[in-house]
Amino acid sequence: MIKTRPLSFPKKFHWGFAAAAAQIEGAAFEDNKGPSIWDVFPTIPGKVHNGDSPEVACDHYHRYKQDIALMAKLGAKNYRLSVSWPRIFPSGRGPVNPKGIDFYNRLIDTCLAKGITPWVTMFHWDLPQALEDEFGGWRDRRTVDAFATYADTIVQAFGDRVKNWITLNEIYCFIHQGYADGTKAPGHKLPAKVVNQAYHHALLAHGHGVRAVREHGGRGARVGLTDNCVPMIPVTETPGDIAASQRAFIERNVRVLDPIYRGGYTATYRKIVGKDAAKFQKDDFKLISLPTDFLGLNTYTGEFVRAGKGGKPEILAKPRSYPAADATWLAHASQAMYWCPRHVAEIYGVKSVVITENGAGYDDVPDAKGEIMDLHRRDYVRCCLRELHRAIGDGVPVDGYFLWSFMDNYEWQDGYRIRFGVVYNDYATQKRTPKLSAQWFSKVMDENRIV
Ligand code: PNW
Repeated sequence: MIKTRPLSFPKKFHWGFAAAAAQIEGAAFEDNKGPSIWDVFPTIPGKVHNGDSPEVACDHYHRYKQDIALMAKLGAKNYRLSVSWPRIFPSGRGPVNPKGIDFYNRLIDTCLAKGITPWVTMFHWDLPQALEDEFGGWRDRRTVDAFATYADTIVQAFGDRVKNWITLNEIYCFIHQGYADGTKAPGHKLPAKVVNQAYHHALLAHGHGVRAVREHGGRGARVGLTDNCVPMIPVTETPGDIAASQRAFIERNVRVLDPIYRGGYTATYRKIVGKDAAKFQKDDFKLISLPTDFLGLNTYTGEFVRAGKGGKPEILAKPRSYPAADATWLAHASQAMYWCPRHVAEIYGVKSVVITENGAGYDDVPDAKGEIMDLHRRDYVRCCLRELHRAIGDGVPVDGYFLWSFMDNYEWQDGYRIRFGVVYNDYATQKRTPKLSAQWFSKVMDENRIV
């Protein structure tokens, strides 16, 4: 007899959706919110597709009640949201904006009333423009001081109800792409030494986020970083290629994971970064390497590695027709979802991994009946979940999965062209329509298994 074995997840597995303030809220200049670097970046010609700005986005600032209601209807028990720093401190520091605090109080209370646990990211890229203007943003240590105050403020304000905190979202993206290749705000192309110093400041901010939660988070508060370390997938699952993939993983992600999990700039860091290494002060690594409760991974794609001469890792180029999403960086390498959690557990001893983002971006178009048959997104996410299930089965400690994203939103330099939502957003009317993938994912969450 042929029988389907259920691909079930552990009992207390956390399923949910993820989003970020600047990508959905809109109301960019309302209720005293200060401008963020992402309000300014689209005004620089050629930086953002179509010059799209996050000024209105999904107008979630005004529609949060219906959005959270829809999220609850789809069965989500967890929601990863972010707080907009310039809504709380319009100039990055100085006086607090009470209207900003009010908004997140309303949002958090709405989530809780609907049985949804909020997971709050302190910083998801929307740096107050004032800090860029005054200090040069993350290039300057004074931005770290401002972040420390901001972190203290929001943990004190929301910590009675928020028990799951994420310090920063993807240091690589907002530092490397913001200051080295210039593809994201603030859009600079600076020398490696400056960039590595900016990395160091981001690491310090992470440390302050952890410290703030420990000092003010109250009982049961948990905190972690969300990283998008580059997953390294062994071409064959044999000891040689696996070892090569581990080595490649350490080397590629050395700027973030070594200081946090190995307590300093290791020999590997110094070898790779060389004379451009960041300057640090005596106690910096005490803060940076404070123990955390979980590591958030944003896993979308990965690199394939094989062992070359003497076991040396060789990262393989992907052929032109390797399958990918419309977001062209997103090659469909679902095995990343097995290997990335496994590598961080095996290499750095991470005891709890939470997938804080996974998904795929396409240019969805409603059909004649108004339905959105996003079989491509559903299939890719399903493949990723199978790999995650396999990882858990092999003993990798994975405790949650957040789908990026709840609804279509402002996709940074790709503007509104690329859609990552499982709920379609018609930007002209702000009408939300669940896609096929939303209905499917709703069942996954409900049955706690891959359906
Ligand atoms: C993440 N990569 O960014 C961000 O956290 C989200 O805000 C964003 O909307 C989402 O993924 C989709 O892009 C990434 O090149 C950007 O590997 C680029 C990469 C990974 C994540």
